[in-house]
Amino acid sequence: MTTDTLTEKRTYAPSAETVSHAHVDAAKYDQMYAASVADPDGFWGEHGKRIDWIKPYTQVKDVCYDFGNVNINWYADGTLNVSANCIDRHLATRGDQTAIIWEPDDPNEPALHITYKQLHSSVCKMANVLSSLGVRKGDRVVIYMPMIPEAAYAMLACARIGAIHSIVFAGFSPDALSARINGSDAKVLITADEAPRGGRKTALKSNADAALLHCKDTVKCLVVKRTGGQTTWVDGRDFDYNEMALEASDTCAPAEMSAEDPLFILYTSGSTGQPKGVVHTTGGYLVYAAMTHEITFDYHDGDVYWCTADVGWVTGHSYIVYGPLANGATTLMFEGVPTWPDASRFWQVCEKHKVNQFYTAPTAIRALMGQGPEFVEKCDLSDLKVLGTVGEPINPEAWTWYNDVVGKGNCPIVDTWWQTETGGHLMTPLPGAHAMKPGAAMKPFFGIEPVVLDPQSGVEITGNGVEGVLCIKDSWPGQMRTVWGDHERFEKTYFSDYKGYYFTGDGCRRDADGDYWITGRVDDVINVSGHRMGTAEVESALVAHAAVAEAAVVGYPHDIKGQGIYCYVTLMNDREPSDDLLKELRTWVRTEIGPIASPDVIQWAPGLPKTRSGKIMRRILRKIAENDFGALGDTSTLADPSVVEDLIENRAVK
Ligand code: 6R9
Repeated sequence: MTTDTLTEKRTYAPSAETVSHAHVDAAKYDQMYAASVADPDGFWGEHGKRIDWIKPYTQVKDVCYDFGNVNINWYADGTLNVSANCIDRHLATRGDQTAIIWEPDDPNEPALHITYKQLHSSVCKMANVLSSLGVRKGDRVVIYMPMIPEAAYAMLACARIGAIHSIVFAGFSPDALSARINGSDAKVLITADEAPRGGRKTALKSNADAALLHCKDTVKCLVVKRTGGQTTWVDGRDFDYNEMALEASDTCAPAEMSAEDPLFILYTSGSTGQPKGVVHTTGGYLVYAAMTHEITFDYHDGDVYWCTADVGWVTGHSYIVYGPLANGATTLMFEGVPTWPDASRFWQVCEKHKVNQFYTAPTAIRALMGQGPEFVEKCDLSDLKVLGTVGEPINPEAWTWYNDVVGKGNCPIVDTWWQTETGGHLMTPLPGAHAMKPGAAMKPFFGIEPVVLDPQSGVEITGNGVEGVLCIKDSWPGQMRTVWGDHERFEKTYFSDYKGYYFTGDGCRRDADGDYWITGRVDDVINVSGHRMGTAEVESALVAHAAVAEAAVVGYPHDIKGQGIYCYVTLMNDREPSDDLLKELRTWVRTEIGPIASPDVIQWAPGLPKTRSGKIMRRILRKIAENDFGALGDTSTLADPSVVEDLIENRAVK
């Protein structure tokens, strides 16, 4: 992957056609942005009205960023129900409109069109089933599901009765699943028999069984039928969703929730320790998800919108389920993968369902770009209006291919920069308001005040043509509120390095025109195919293997994945490197964390470069992994410089 964003000079102004139907044009953006930062209370007080409140709020923003006392509240005295906002309030006007189009993994299986009325009845049934299992307001429910409509029903059912969901991506291993069930002390786990993906099946229920061995025996398991595949059954613990749903009532009164009651927990990787449970609350999150969905994608009534993410990630939460449904949209849920049965699947689905807005990740674009344009060209993509990307910086080649081959030069590309922590988009060009630059996140969304800080001094760097770490000056309604069960960790991670700001963990450049480019993580988090991974997590999985004495993990540039996982492994004295051991370690990490953490490269390291105080010098390991030996920098603080020569000499071939 050539990351030549520094030399990238092209700009693409929005077409007159795009501007003509955009919710927000350049003048309106300027006016709204100025208003949003000048008077956040007034601005968000007004935009909070885009959702329905049971008891309207009288307070808007109540936020303290002082380290030791961080406290974030929006609309705190208002009450609402998120599921009623996503379903019930649309019933009178669009009850028969499709809410969810479900496209199965196998193109020969029929797609489903689920109307708002049907969504209402299914969500109520699921809510009643959960209640009958003893789930009450504030209880946690873990969801470990394929991309099937029941995953969305489960989320909305939790929201309906005030339970807090925590989705675990179906690609995570039983160990990762049990850690998350225990971490939130969940009462119920919702899963399915099997998850079909790319023509293969993952045995989700078997994984759940393995996970539940390490959980309290009071945890109940609700099993949705997807394939009908054989599963083992533990009486008294396992419950058949489909059977229970037949009996359950299809109405369920939505619970009245405070704006600051938690809506969900979503575990995400950080630079240290185990993944942390990011907590989002109901009111501000929904306002922000809905508003960004409508404005970023320039969504209009009647459009068909498709985000290819999985509901296991934040993108699936905000931009498959909550944002679109709060807006009464038609949102497409896809069970499959971009390359099966072949590399035209995305485009066939766009053609089949006349998709208007399409939102995916750079890794998928790069993978498809490599297959050649013919897979795109044979499909009719004339309904596409806006394209989006998310998850990692997009390299200009991939951007250009997306723009030219997929969008035929007619579709603005919204390069949306945001995080699990931010709930929704923080920076992106808006279709009818901004010119685009390939690879740039361009402009802040309303209410977002990005600042570029000097990484060492923490002093704000003003002016244009500057680079540093990216912080956000003030709060916005979609911001995370805490780390589940560990508010101190929340403050330490995001508010301690740069006092008075929210620290994003990303680096960024503000170019000569004042536009923003994300340069990637500045901490020990790597981004593999748009999935966030803490190098510390992979390291702790490796050292848990009996043969491993020490391990250091870094990211390196990977053509398709963006970053690959490069592991330096020091073996115990009595163990010898071998191909078999290499395979074993790879499988080991896959079982400890999940297939997404599979090491791309393992290099045997007789020693790791360390400072005299014993700190591993990751900067050097990153350079070796990148094949950039000329730039090793200062190695004078190394305890034993010969370690580096050995690593360079025996660098693993990629
Ligand atoms: C939504 C999501 C967050 C990290 C973030 C950054 C990277 C996301 C990006 C991007 C450049 C974009 N990232 N979008 N980098 N341009 N458009 O991906 O959340 O999984 O928490 O990852 O992803 O490094 O800090 P999450």
